[in-house]
Amino acid sequence: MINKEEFLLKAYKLGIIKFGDFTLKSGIHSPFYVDLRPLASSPELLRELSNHLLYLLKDSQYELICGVPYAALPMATAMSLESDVPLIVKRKESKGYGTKKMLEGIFEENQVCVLVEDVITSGKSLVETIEEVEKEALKVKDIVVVLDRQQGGIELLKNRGYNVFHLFSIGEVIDILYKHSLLSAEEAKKIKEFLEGKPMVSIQKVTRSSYEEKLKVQTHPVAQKLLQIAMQKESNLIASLDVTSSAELLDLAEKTGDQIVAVKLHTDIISDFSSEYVSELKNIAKEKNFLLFEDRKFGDIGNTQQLQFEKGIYKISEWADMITSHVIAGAESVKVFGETTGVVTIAEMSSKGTLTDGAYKAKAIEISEKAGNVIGCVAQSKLPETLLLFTPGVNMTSSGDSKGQQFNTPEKVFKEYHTDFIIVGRGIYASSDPQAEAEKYRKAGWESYKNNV
Ligand code: 5IU
Repeated sequence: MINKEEFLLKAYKLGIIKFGDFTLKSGIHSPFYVDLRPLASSPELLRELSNHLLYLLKDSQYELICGVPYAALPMATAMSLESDVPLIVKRKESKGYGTKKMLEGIFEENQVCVLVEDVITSGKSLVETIEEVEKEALKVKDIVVVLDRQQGGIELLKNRGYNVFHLFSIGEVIDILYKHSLLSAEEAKKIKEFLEGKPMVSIQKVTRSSYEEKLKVQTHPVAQKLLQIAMQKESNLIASLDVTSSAELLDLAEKTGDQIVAVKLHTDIISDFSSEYVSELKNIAKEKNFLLFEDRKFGDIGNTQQLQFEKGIYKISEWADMITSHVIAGAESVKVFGETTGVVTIAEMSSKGTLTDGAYKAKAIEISEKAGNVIGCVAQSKLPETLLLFTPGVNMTSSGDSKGQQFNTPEKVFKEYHTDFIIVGRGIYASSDPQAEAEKYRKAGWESYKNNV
């Protein structure tokens, strides 16, 4: 392997960096322009480069290599050939037919994938690629880049917890070229000044968006209402009142109403359901300012779901602010709930052995993002920021039950999943003092949110 400096000098001859006055995509003028694509025209240099990049990763453990399209694809391929580590290929856009996969290749859930990028500027395209790769349930820990333009990208990714290795920084490149008289002192100075004077691309959020920020991007009135209540009450708690008599439910709604943003219901378990019960519940919801969230988990073809939603004895469409629905029947089936009820789709379940694996979750997210009436998903891991995340399976004193439920603490779900709303059932209604317990969960949920925002 030739050393870094020699490599750079040879690569320079291919025209990978040019000096002058260039207008970048962003509209700003830059005294240099970098394009590493010509490296693929030299098999010798591409191989050298891949060995340098592999060397940077010598202490890393990974099972797959993935290049950020398109410039890094040949680099990632060369690394794969040199290291015998399998390659996966990320598409720039989904095929729109067939499997609509964004990642091509053979891989399994939880495999660790290293990402390869040619030039890092703000880090935005890497963040997008990381999201795609993580959506497929792969793990990303290490990222290797050839050139850092020193504009905040590395900091952004490090802040998000990734290790970023880079072969060169632009400053280093300038020094080497100057040393070999490929740049005049004046040019080198001009570029250095440009690098120093240029405002860093602002370092993006380390963690998650706040409710205030989410309110600005959420367009569905129910999502907006939910976020407003959360901010007013300093609560992200949804009480799942899974009791079987209307009196018990109304009593719990009254007792926990001040602490919560919504009551989650399974109306079909109420043995004495009546329209009076519904109007009493609506009154409490109005008085205490919380939403009614029917956890019906629709899971049929559109026509049947519509009947279940509007007809029968429950007439859910008449009183529920929000409902849950599976997306198992495809995108069309979700449309039947109309525009005014907030739909929360089931992307991932909390129970042991659930069939909602990474691939299922990715498809559920895709449907949810495209549907105008879906405000978020139920899931046990991160979602794209455009969807609100609802996480059940939260309990501060138990780790599960004998029927497959698996519990996490509020702290964990806010920190690791960036959840927006926790859903707590038995933790509240099965306690001897539901009101005090709801306050404990409200406080724990709010503090965990605050710590991660
Ligand atoms: N619920 C889950 N897990 C899921 C989904 C829904 O627990 O994946 I989708 C519901 C079931 C119950 C409530 O109504 O959330 C959780 O109640 P407990 O906190 O009592 O387990």
